[in-house]
Amino acid sequence: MTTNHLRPRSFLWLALWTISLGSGTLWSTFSRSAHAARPNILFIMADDHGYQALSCYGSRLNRTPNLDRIASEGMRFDRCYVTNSICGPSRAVILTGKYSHLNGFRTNRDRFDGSQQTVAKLLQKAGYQTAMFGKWHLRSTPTGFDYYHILIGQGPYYNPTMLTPEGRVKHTGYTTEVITDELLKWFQNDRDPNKPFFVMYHHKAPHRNWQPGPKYLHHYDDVTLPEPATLFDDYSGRSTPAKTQKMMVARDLNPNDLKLVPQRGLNPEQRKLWDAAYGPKNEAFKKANLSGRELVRWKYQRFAKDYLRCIDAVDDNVGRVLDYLDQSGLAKNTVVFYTSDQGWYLGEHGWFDKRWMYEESFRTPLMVRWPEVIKPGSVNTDFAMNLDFAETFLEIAGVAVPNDMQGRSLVPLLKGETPSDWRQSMYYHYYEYPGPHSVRRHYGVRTKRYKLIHFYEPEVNEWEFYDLEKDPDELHSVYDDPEYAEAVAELKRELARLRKQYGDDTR
Ligand SMILES: [Ca+2]
Repeated sequence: MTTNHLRPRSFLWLALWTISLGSGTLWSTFSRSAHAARPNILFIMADDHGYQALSCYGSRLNRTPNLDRIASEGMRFDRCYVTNSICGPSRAVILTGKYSHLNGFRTNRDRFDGSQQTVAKLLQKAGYQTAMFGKWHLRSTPTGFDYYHILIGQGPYYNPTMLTPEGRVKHTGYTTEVITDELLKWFQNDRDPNKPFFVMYHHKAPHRNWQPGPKYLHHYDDVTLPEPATLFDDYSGRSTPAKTQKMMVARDLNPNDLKLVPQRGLNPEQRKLWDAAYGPKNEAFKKANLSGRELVRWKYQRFAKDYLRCIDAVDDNVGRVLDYLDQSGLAKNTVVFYTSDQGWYLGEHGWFDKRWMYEESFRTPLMVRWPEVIKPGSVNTDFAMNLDFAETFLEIAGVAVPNDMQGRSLVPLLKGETPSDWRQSMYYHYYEYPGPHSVRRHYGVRTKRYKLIHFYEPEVNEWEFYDLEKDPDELHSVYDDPEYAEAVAELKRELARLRKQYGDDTR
């Protein structure tokens, strides 16, 4: 029976094979169309862009019409989280699909081991043209990319020297625009039309010290931004680490952050524009002689406005790229991701910066557009993580996910089909202490309702527990409240299970 069924098909293949041998074109035609069917992947990542500053997430502060397009034409993830909320480590997780203790990049002081398996290498091997633009921040030279044009270290906001496979290139201009120019140049001149592409397009903005571009220096001049409800948090409901950090708007923003001193790295023409923008504002500030809460409020306005001005440039430049995809016809077969390397405190809890497992920095924005696969305007509330990105790229490309990657492809979620065994809890681990902003080392677990955090440095051994339903701002740890004893015990078991699952026995 089986043989009979197969026979006609076998004959057909034999006939095709014979014809293709004869002409030499049939197979190559088939092969080309198979390549064309594989989607391109454009992964856009900003640095320190909190979801609070995206209008598709309901921002009270700014509008991001170009970034919103990705959400309205695709899917917005409302519960996307990172494994280790800081720049370099987040990038290493995304490239490897592995937690920091396995990919070896725990803190910004580490150096990425580029000889290890990465998603870029796997896609390159599978026939993708791979390229990386903008902030790399992993110290070692990129591997797995056919081309790169990257900032050196953090890179400046103005006139960056960038690194390419052919050596260093000195640019004049605003970095957000320079990175985009280089990406568009590559699209126009160097993209191989016979291969799908995997491109990482990473902005430096809106990282500290928030230097706006020439076009954006006067945005928000005429508005007073609403303050976060927790700007004057006194940390009374929490353990020692929240009280001993050094990331307070009130105390830890320096004169350079606040643009009260001349900025480095500007050329004379740029400096002139800056002096015109900040000179009168700084004169008014000096005259006002503010103190106490009024001074904190002024610092909040100054830093938050500069931060938003940097995001305005990111929004405009992502818009340029989306327009190019439309005009070139690439948009219909390109999956576009927008995310940040982590979230951000835009004055919440009186802070700037990130690092904590508290929501503002643990959570990160994620929007994905995939024409004809994602239902436009859809919203996902499952637990997604940056640990899942590599696996997602691979599934989109039709490449098998290696067993040693630790996340899970988001493709089913993008199709609107959440698997019944999708994760119900997430594991987090932050390591950079001692370090900038003095946030203690901690690990923890979050479920839909609760969060358990263990701060574990030798001189600190403290636990926090939050009921996120009753206390979404995480102002009152109820770790010692007998009413929660059972829930705490349950989360401790879950934490132990996850640490075992991910093979994290550090500390
Ligand atoms: Ca960052």
